[in-house]
Amino acid sequence: MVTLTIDNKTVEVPKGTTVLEAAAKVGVEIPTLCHMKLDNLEIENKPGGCRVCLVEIQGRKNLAPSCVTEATDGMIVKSSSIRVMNTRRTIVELILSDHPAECLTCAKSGNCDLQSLAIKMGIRELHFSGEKSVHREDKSPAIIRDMDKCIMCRRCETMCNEVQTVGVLSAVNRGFNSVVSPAFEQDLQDSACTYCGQCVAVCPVGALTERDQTGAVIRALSNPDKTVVVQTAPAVRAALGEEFGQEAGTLVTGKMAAALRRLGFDYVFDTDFAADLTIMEEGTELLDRLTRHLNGDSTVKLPILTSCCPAWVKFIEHNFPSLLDVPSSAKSPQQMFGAVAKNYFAEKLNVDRKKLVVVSIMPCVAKKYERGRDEFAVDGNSDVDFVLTTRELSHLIKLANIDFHTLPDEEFDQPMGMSTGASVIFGTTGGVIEAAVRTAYELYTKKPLPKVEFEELRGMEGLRHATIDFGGLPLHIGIAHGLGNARKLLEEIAAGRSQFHAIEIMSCPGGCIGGGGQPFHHGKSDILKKRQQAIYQEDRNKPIRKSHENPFIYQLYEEYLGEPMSEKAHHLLHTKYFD
Ligand code: HC0
Ligand code: SF4
Repeated sequence: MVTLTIDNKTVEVPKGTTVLEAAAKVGVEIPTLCHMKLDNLEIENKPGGCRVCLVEIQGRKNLAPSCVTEATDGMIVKSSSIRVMNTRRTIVELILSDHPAECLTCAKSGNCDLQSLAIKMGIRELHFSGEKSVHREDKSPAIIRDMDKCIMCRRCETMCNEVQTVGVLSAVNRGFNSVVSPAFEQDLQDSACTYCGQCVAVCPVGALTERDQTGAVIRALSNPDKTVVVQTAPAVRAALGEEFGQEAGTLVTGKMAAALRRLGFDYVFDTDFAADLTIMEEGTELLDRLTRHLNGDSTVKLPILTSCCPAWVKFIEHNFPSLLDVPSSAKSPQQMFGAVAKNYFAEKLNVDRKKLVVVSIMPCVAKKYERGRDEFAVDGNSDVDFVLTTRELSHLIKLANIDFHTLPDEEFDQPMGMSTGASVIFGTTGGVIEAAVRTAYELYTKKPLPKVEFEELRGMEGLRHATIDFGGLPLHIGIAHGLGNARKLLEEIAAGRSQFHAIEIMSCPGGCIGGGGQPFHHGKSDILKKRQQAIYQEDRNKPIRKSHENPFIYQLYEEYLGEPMSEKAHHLLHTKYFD
């Protein structure tokens, strides 16, 4: 241990602790732009680049960046001297002098660390002017890279390279030309980017943002020729309230449905219904592969991998093309919803599919890309037309001047708003496979589950495994969230060493509750845990908690699809992967 003094406060910390961390321990918050510590992932970004965290250390001539300076015994630190204050202010002014002054219209306005710092420091004028960096804007289907706003903090690089192991982003060039970019400065859409959006989630400024589609949705809502249907993903209800100042983990399902109705959507439906449908298809596929395997069919691919996360699908397509017959062929719930809406529901309404607009509200940035994949369109008309993130929905509600807090709790419309507790847990890591197990167990053993909740599949560890007793058959299950963790399981499969029968993979740490389109949570694990608890609470609140007991799912198979994995179900609800 070492003992030091920071702003006259004595603190004892383990050897190796930085001055920045030691200061936080005694309540001294030293400002910084580049430093990022995500306690949910135990990673730290500390390039020491922004220099905003400079402090004065007695006996040293130069100011020291506290994020990369180790605390030593007897050190006397000042974080708020006049010298520190003037230098820090100059540094922030220099950063601002090479930053577009677009705060009023920037997508990150109100959530920007640089803006907050400038406000906190009372910066009213800039004393520097001159050369500015100029970069071409990169618009992918899901993410916009506006590198004129990049402050080279390198947080996105750490996220993309160390957590997700996608390795798309790195710093290139020098001086005013330096920028964080895919290789050869290609566009994101020409790279192996998965659109997981985790770089967007950690960007402190407006350099990386989701591609906003609120304008297109407003145009659809104001077009009298269109019938506009909305679906809401499981994880949105557990986080949307945060955008309106509510505690993390506040469930706002009813208010969300009410707000969407006020916004003018003709039908307010739930992606959860399609998650139940996914379980019917994916669960049947799991049992089919399992039975064939047990009967000695050596061609069958096990483990089966869940396939509902589009960033994860893109990851396997780019990185493990030899494994493309391993994931379930079931479409994601978002796309199953779109297919049912544009076929079954459009027929019911007697509306041409081109006049039916399907909007998704997702916690995810990659869903914007998924909706545009060619295989999810008929004659150029996509099954899902627009995707808004949780954050974009909150902007739309605020734009419409809807007082979210005083909204009544309303129900989803029927029939595509009918769902079970199994479907809502899709929103957290472990939930998709738990929902699948609830159904597959009963279909396989033909006995009711002794208990609905599978504690052994829950938690926040990045890699988990459990064995579930399927009436004498031990079913080995793996779970990974975060693409770096997924890579480890995929490497085992590729090497023929995987012992699992089924694996759930979600790209975002925490699963969809930690999606790139959710309210910014700054890697705080307590926020993710509260969202996760809210999801499990919603499951407990539901009268029906197994997908195969959803009455509308029964009706849909009886009336329209036949049975799970039927020809029609295959045509509408299954897909292919491409390398
Ligand atoms: Fe998810 Fe989904 S659970 S990916 O995490 O499967 O985005 O919330 O909507 O599609 O249902 C996200 C969340 C979904 C889909 C569902 C799945
Ligand atoms: Fe990397 Fe994900 Fe960002 Fe793409 S979206 S650059 S994969 S972190």
